[in-house]
Amino acid sequence: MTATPSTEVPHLGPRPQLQRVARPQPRALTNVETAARAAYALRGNDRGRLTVAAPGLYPHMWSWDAAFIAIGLARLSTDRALTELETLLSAQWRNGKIPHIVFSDGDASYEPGPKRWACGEISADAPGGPATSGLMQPPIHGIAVRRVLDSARRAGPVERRAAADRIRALWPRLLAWHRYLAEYRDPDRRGLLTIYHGWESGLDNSPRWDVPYAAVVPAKAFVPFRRADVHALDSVGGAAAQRPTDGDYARYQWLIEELRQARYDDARARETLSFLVADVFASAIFAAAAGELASVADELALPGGDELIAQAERFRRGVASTIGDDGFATDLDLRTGRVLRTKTIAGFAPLLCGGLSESRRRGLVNALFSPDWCGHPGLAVALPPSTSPSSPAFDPARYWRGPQWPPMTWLLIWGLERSGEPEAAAVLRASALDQLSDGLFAEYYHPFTGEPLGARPQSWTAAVALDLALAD
Ligand code: 2M8
Repeated sequence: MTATPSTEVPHLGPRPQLQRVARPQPRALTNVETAARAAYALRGNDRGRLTVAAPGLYPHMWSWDAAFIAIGLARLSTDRALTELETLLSAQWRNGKIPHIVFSDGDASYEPGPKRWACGEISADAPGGPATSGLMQPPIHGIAVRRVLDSARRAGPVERRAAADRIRALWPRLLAWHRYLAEYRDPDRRGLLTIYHGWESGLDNSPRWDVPYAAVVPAKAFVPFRRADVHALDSVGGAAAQRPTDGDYARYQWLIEELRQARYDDARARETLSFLVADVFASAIFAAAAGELASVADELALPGGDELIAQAERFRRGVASTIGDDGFATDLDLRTGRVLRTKTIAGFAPLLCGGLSESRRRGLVNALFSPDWCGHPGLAVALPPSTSPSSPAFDPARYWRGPQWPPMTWLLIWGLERSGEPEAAAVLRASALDQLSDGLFAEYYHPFTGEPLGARPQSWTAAVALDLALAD
């Protein structure tokens, strides 16, 4: 199926108005205090060679969380940051896939657990150990590797040499991961990654996926597993209103069943799954990560640099090809060919991977600070909600359907800094630090009340707090 990408240049306003429009909030902690608390929170979630995503709700390692955690840890210890990446990559599948969950021993509370996935029993590509899930998550790892190497260089020659040696040892796995994505997840070479489940996008129940999920119909005889997630949040209250609905969960679980039936084989999954989507946000992350790894290859004289540059260009073009008349990037339902235009944070994908003309980029930055997004008068802190408050699908408290997510803010800041928008990046960074100065490191925040929501302390929130608070 092909989409008809628009080539229209969106209406471009003047230079973005970057003043912080939300209500001023008293700062609870200074940056140094925020960083100290974040370090303490990460330490509490550290299980030795991996950091659990959050105690209680997520007692294991998640793929893109681990990369964000490495970015934060690099501010404290590049040695420990590299250990995090090494643990994740030690669970890589034989076909190059980095699994979305690496299960830590001794906690059976999370569902779906290793028994449900049964990857080792079902697929010859799964590693002998540790136990993993059978999905992937957005490939932000190359960005983490670049950041760790930069931190090591700042720390001095001994640390840089040690980091370079360990990155060299990881290199074949990093290249295999990128090859897996380029070959198996973009076989038609559109420059867009295919995902098999909303969980692969990391923005699990985002309204981006409402249309494709409507076509996922669990078989009548299917018995869904227990909702461990809602009970894990009992201690902080309000869990049911903050998590995906039972209807969402039945579909998530059924898709895992479909994947098991496809034996986690990419070609079979492509043919048989009832959910198949080209994810523009993950594609932009892939383009950016490929560019970052290419620069590491160059610096450390490692192989594969040209291949990585080609990946970055192909996916940057792929992302650009989805941009609609309004200047936002769009996802594509590969089962129907339908372009998915819901107003979510994923529409800003081109700000992560670059490649926009200055006028298009300026248009997107204007949109980011407009009343539909950070400029909305009701926001407690002027940061992008996961879904625009002007969208009918917006729900301020429910998971990826409205709340603000600090790692997504971090990604936008990172992208803006690199794409010639340092002022916009600085404004977002100041707001992000306001939000994070509560020292709680919640999984997500209510955009209007500023209330912390979901799990806490959530490791990737603490990690991005650490990185932003200690940025030069
Ligand atoms: C959330 O996803 C998991 C499933 O992968 C869940 O809800 O159980 C998402 O926010 C995802 O992006 C994140 O990586 C994970 C752990 O923080 O939690």
